[in-house]
Amino acid sequence: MGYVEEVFAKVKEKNASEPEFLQAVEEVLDTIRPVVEKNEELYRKEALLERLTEPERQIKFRVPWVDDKGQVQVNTGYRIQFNSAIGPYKGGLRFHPSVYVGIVKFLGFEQIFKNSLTGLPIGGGKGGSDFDPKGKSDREVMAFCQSFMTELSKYIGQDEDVPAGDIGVGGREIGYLFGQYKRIKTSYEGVLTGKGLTYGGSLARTEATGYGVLFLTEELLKCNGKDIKDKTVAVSGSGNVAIYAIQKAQQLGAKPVTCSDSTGWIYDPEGIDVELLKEVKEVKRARLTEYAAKRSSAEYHEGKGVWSVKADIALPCATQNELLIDDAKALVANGVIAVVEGANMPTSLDATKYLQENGVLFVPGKASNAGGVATSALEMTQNSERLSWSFEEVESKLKSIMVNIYHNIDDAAKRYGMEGNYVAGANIAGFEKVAEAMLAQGVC
Ligand code: NDP
Ligand code: 2IT
Repeated sequence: MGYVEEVFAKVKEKNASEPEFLQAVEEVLDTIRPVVEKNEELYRKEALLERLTEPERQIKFRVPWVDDKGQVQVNTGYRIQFNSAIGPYKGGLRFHPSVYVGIVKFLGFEQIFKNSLTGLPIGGGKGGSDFDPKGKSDREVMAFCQSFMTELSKYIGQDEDVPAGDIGVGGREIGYLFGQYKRIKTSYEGVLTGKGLTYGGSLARTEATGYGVLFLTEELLKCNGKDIKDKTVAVSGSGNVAIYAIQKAQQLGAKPVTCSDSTGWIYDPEGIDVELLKEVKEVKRARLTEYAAKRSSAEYHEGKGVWSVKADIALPCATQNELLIDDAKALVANGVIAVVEGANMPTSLDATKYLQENGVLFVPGKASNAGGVATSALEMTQNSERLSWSFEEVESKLKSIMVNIYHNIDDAAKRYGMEGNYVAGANIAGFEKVAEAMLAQGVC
């Protein structure tokens, strides 16, 4: 048995009840095989892949809080500090009822390679809770965040581990978390990113993930002899990533016609009205039915369905495993040119393979959604400098980072004879830097 197979068999046995983590590991190990085979003896002796797939530290804690009726509620909190070879742990916090250790581990594992691809000095980590912010009052969200941070504050710091947002964690939650950290530690430091602009946040961090997806998509199409202008775009999700992906797509002359949330989806052939979408989702925190009620060109449908719409470009920006094999078939049948992931692991392994085999340009989230964490690292730099940069400066750095990521993953795929396989390119380019740093630092 080859070293890759040997390690994957062990990882499967050890993490049998964590399918999302196994999916993420399988995709990475499978595609870095040519690099591993070139260095098999050394990597095996150093147990490099065993170390790479075992988090440095996993923290799980109780989060008790009091709801508006005076009832005590109890949630579970997690922080997984996966790999610090190239920098302090960095990665978001997800608040969603589906969160359990397997979700946090898959996200933390992906984050190692994503953060490496940004070219900035950040290691991989992720955290969150099974807390559901939906329908909670601001006071309940604050009570939860304060309790969550009371425990988490023991394990994080600006040079140690720097969390940020993810699903269910936006500006409001980061504010409450930051306030509680400061209170407990008596330290005003850049311990979280995605902060508000009045207390150390970076301009363009809110927009960064979605904008980054589009900067990469623009370069991808350009380098494949195509133009983003006038392309029809199908987007899923209607949160932070989806909203700013839609906005930048419009700025680049494309036409996004869909968005979705966990209950339904919108088809708006005139193009999504991004200001209305922001009002419904960011301000009112309401359902997409409110968008449809205010926009005569929009159709609202219950359930899932954005991938059934005819589009040139598909941007899955909601959650993991939301684009499955039948969706991939529908997209190909409708002539899709490119699928670029805004979410983390939204496309299943078989759907990815189908898209690649049918000539669709496919870019995995760890490359295409890296603009969010990259801009978080720029926020860390600004906090260390005690300075803040203009929107234009941050956006222009973000654009260069995304263009570089595209060329790095494209080159890595070419170096190993897999031109156009951006999944392999992203995993290889991300892995090479982390592997070298781990080997240089000895057994740790
Ligand atoms: P938000 O919470 O802002 O938005 C999430 C969106 O996805 C909402 O529209 C939500 O609908 C929908 N959604 C979430 N879970 C499900 C589900 N199980 N089924 C159907 N729809 C769902 O999160 P973000 O936009 O920040 O994150 C979206 C994706 O992007 C995630 O995969 C995240 O990991 C990834 N990502 C985020 C980055 C960031 O900077 N924020 C950076 C890189 C990646 P509803 O409101 O109804 O739940
Ligand atoms: O998945 C991700 O990259 C994020 N949720 C952003 C992490 C960060 O630290 O900005």
